[in-house]
Amino acid sequence: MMKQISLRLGKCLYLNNILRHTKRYYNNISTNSKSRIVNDAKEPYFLGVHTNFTNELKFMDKESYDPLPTFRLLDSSKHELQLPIDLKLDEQTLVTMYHKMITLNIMDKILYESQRQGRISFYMTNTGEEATQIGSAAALTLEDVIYAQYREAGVLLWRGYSIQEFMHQCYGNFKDTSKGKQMPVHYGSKRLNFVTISSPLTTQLPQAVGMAYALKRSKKKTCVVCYFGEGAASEGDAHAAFNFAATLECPIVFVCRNNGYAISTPCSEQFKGDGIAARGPAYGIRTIRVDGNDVLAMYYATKAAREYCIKTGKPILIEAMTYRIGHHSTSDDSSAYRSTDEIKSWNHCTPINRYRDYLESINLWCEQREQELNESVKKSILIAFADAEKELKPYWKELFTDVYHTMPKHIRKQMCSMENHVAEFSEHYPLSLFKSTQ
Ligand SMILES: Cc1ncc(C[n+]2csc(CCOP(=O)(O)OP(=O)(O)O)c2C)c(N)n1
Ligand SMILES: [Mg+2]
Repeated sequence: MMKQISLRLGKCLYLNNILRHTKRYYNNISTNSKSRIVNDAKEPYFLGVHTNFTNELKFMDKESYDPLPTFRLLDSSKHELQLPIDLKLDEQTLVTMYHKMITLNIMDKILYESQRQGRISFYMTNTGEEATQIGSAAALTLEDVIYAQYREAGVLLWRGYSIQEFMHQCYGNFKDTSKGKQMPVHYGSKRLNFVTISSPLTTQLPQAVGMAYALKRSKKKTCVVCYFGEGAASEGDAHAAFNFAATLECPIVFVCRNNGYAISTPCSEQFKGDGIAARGPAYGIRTIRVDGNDVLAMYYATKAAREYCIKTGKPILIEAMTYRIGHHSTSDDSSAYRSTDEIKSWNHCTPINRYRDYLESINLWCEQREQELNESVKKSILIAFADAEKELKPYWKELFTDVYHTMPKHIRKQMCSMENHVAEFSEHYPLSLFKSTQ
């Protein structure tokens, strides 16, 4: 069955072309020469680029090629299922995927509201992108190493990060594994091989490629999966990452979430070519564009991508086409730059609705189960939320620890100043809300 899917994916991929040209190049080099002298009888090929000659004076642009197609299994409007005949995902997994999409959606609503009530400082929702996250995460193993941006809470949820852990992190209390040092939604988990999120865009891409190269050298049968937004792809670091991944041949799956916006900048102002996917073949990276609102398409594309990376040690680029239904973050009001009609049009065919229709069509879901799930998830999130809110903040000295392995002199000096300051003015600080020891 995977073979069939690989064949389908193969249609959109261009590696064969590169291999064909490479073969032709080497066939043309004299076999007895160590200095790569090209066979006199034929014209030499340009190094690095394999091309044919033409007397047509023509500049190439976006219209010279068909846009890359979008791989989809679940049809959006008619709810017709266009699944490969031998598609086999066990019922338990199919339902768990839905369960996680709903959990992510409800958690987003609760945490978004809690920021509005001033209970946490910041939040970013994943609304509209549940399928991209859960579908891709379900195709991976815990040994794969994840580098994410910030809008991938569903990936972490799938890997086993508990609701309680999400809540502790967003509250930055002493049970938060980053001890309150990070803004909310900047999760990280060593246990789940999920590298802690960095706020500056695109830092994770070159780092992820470095990790993939290390995995390859260690001969581990795993890969790196690196998530980023289409806006982040405009940073120079994205170029560095793609080029290193291609030339060093690193086992990494790049998952670009193309959700239409980088805060208020729409895609139309972010790039002019055929999206992010068009860049892949240009770097020599196998690429596929996927309907990111179709959880099954995301699952199968990621599964095939992962297998290819591990087998060949080479990178893959997935452009997941989706839509950011929520505001960029709690610091944003998207009504300032997009119409409510636009949001509405995405709101009635959400990835969750589309997947639910599919599950109902194969008798795995019904209205009663929907209600029960919603109630139980909401209840468990509210309990975890209340627990996190009650916990103390970390001991203030944690500000200075765990940054360097050995605390440098200047940091120690600052810590001593703060200690004296807090002792002298303790009545001005709500110290009872903080842990009193490490
Ligand atoms: C280097 C850098 N520049 C700018 C920002 C401010 N910033 C934060 S998120 C964001 C938009 C990113 O958009 P995209 O990558 O498409 O991700 P999305 O928010 O759509 O998921 C910007 C410009 C930043 N964090 N880092
Ligand atoms: Mg975006």
